[in-house]
Amino acid sequence: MKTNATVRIIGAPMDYGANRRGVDMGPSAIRYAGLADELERAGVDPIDDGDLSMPRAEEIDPDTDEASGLTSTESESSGVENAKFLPAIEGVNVRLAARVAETLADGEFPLVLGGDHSVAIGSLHGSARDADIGAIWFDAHADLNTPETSPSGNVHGMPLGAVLGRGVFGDMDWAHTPRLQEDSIAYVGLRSIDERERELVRESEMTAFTMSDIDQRGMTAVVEDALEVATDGTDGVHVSLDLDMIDPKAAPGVGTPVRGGVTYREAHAALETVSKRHDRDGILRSMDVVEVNPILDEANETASLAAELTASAFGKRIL
Ligand code: HAR
Ligand code: MN
Ligand code: MN
Ligand code: MN
Repeated sequence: MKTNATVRIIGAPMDYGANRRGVDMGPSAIRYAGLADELERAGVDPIDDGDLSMPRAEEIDPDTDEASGLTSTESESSGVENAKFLPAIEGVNVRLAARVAETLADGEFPLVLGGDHSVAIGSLHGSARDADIGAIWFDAHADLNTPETSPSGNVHGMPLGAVLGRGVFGDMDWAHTPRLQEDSIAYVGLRSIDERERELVRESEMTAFTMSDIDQRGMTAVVEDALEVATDGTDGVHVSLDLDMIDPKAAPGVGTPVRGGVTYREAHAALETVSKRHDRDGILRSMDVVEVNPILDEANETASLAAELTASAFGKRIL
């Protein structure tokens, strides 16, 4: 981040896309861990927008989906029966996308705090409203399912499927984001991919850096390559940081932990590499930090790591 740039923190405490409650408390936990202070130490000027308002999952009637007014019959006929809470997720993401786009139009940097990874549908859509963007997807998972391929029906496993216009997401066709092209997306940290999803990733034009690539080449080289993918022919980069990229030993507070993840230091190296490229070329455009689950965390350790990594992305250095 160019120093003095204003970072607008937008809380998106949505857990409708995950299979367990708890990630709705992610924004609070990351703030409590000292995000604003960390950002100030990194030389940026944070402004906190607070959280987007939304009903708790228990308040949404699963039969009528009151959040959208759709009846279950309509939901089924629109083909979303294998995408739980889809109308409610759509409702939140429409508002989130607008907030992100307005923030950029005001010359500020949108930093979205999830919430489960389905909030990336809104942050990506907002970021790509007035620009061609690339994306770096830091994650153990590929999140490329559609309602047709998902083994779980959980939309946090589908955000890239939605924004790339794949599959049938009911009425959520708007989520297809033409100013984000597949060949401008790079995954970093993959190690848990569903059987049908594997084919989707292989056949896609996305670039996938798995844990094996990180083992063999080191995190810095991998992220430098990921940045080449995401900056080539684009106006800026969205960084989507799913905390389950990191090994559960260092980041236990996530809904879907997968062993064999990146270490604490590798995670910092990843975000520092983004920051160094940004210092040179001003490439960083928007970011989300998702899947922190304080219920499963140990003494807010994962939320603290989320705050630290965000500061690393914005230029915090050891010396
Ligand atoms: N691939 C699995 C599914 O679709 C689980 C993926 C979701 N987990 C996440 N997203 N935390 O990265 O259900
Ligand atoms: Mn994810
Ligand atoms: Mn994940
Ligand atoms: Mn291209």
